[in-house]
Amino acid sequence: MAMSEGEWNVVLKAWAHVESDPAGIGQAVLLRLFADHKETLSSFPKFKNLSPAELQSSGDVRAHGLIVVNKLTEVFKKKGEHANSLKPLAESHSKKHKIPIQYFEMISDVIVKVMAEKIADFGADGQAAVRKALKVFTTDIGIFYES
Ligand code: CUS
Repeated sequence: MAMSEGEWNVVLKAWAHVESDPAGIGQAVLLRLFADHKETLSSFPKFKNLSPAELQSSGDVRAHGLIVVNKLTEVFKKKGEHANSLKPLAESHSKKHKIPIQYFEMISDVIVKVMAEKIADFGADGQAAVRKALKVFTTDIGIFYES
């Protein structure tokens, strides 16, 4: 399931749109995740007691969205050579934050949905490449979850 150089380049081209508004897109992704998969909220002590309106206006949600996007930017730019970045991330998320690996699958779906809404020229090949990159990312994080 490895990604080709060409596929990584398609991902990075689409991702450049995300990088042009990382906090805005990160915020939109988290708000959509919390709306569509309410159970994910309970993993975030800072957010779990906020109402939908409070989530919308929360600077903390926006700040966390930015962290998520920036992390993915860093990982995608490694074009698959990301093991050293993922290991500490996987360990903190499995042991400390107790984020189920399924939440990474959910946020991956949400990221593609939000990108499709926000990016005008995000066609089928772009969507397929980003989906595959997020799958590689989630699978590789999952390997460290189990070890
Ligand atoms: O924060 C952090 O760090 C992470 C990021 C990634 C790795 C990119 N996170 Cu947060 C994760 C997650 C969330 O937020 C939500 C859901 C799922 C996952």
